[in-house]
Amino acid sequence: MQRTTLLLIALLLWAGHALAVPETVSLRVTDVTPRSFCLVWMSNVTADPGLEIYADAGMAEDLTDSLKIEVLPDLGATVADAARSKHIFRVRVSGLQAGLKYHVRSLTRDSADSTSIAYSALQAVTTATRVVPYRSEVDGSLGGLSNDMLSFKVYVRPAENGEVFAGVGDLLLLESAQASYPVSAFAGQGIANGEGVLDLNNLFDLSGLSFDSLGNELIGLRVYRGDTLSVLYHLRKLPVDSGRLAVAEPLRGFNRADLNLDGQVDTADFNAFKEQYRLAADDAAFNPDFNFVALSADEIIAADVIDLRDFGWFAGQHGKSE
Ligand SMILES: [Ca+2]
Repeated sequence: MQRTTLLLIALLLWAGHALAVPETVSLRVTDVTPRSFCLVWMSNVTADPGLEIYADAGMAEDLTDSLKIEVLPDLGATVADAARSKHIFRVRVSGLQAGLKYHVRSLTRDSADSTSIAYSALQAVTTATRVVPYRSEVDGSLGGLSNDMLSFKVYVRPAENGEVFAGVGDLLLLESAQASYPVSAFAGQGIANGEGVLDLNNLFDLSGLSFDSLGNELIGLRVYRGDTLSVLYHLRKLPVDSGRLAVAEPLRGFNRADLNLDGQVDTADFNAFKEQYRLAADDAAFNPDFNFVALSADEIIAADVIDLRDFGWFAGQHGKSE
């Protein structure tokens, strides 16, 4: 190879290295209340996260220094360490005004190189209007608006079993078409490792008032898994509210093959199944919802693959309806 060619290749590699900034993956605005909200995202490197918040889309009026900014707020040391090691970030800003539009971007500073900083695109956020602590019951009386808490088990790949942070520090997002923004929670916080607890009382409806869950609303659960930068998506329904501030689990369809929870097993479900076909238990995108026929009754093992066995079971359910 010519010396100039080698030199050009060397220059190219050097430029590529010098220009590399941390990635900003799956950035979302979450946990929006009348006074605060969070930004959540993942990166590919160990980093110090932050955010900048502006009153206007032109970024002329910087509000950042006048507001309270907290990195990984409300977490025990283990969960915070786990989230950091998985490069999963949650930054909260509080001291905001209700029902007001703000503009925000995330900041990801490479811990190994403080000059390497990535900014996300600017996001517009409107804070919730008002917390509604009471609701009128069916019988006309006034009751307390206390939705249940929702617990969800995150998928731990067989290869992760035994790792110090297995099932800890993964981030859960719960979203609904009836809520303006998702709520989030870290696995292992306030509950056993491998599970996350979401507080439905922090959901606000599309008009900016507290979300009042009646049960059976369709929800999406996203699990940020760090390391692989993958996000697992689980469609579920909310259980009927117990009115006792219980910790409940989200519901699947009438039949596990009803992947989109519309009450029938049909082509739409097959199309969802197809996306997962041939994924193995340790693949980043493997979603246990699709592993209909598990090799072990107790847990998913490395040899589990979404394959012909699962398809055979699914095909047997095709055409069934609620
Ligand atoms: Ca279906």
